[in-house]
Amino acid sequence: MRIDIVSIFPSYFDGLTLSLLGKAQSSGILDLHVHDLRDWTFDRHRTVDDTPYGGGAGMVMKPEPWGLALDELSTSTPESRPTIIFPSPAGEVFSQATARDLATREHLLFGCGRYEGIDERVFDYAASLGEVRLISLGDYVLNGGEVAVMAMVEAIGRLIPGVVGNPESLVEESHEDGLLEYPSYTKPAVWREREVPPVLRSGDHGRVAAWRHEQQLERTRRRRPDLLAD
Ligand code: 6GU
Repeated sequence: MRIDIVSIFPSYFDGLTLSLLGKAQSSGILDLHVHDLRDWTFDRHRTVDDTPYGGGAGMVMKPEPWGLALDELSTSTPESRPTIIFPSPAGEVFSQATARDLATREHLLFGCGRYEGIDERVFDYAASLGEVRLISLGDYVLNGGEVAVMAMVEAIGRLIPGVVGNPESLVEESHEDGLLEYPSYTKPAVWREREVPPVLRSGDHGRVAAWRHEQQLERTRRRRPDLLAD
């Protein structure tokens, strides 16, 4: 998979060279490119924003640098059109299902907005180059799309075959089966007067599986009843 990220703060993404996604890049499974939007500006101050038509607080990202960035990066995979993702608190809410869908794509292009947002015409133009998705992390406001894209790239990247060493570890996690995951314990069996549930030390795999499933249901009922309603 190829991933392009466009941002005015490219160093936010330095962390993506670490750990599993770093390894996926060295092994060639993931082809990640981070770009500075200002590389598509030509004035002395490398301007990416301007005042809003109609007035109001804050600045709006100018369309011209975005147009040039999208033109250049959308043709980096000549055999397929990119899926173009704009992180936005006004978008559809990101979920494990979204991550699974996006993990099947050949080319993802993320455009990180700042200030009050990007000139609306950019989204319409982007739709002429690929499928456009506006995606939110949840119902709260961040200063820009960078942190949201970090989260999305990590959630998507770990679903690409070969990125997570043991694929079995993917299926038993929270949200994969619509439930929260069961609690985990390791040695010692007693720690600060707290005991590991004896069933986990019984060696009875059937009883362990039944207990874990009951724990999943119980936790989900208590912490996330909305998931059971679905
Ligand atoms: Cl994707 N962007 C911004 N700026 N704020 C958010 C968000 C995204 N998701 C939740 N809050």
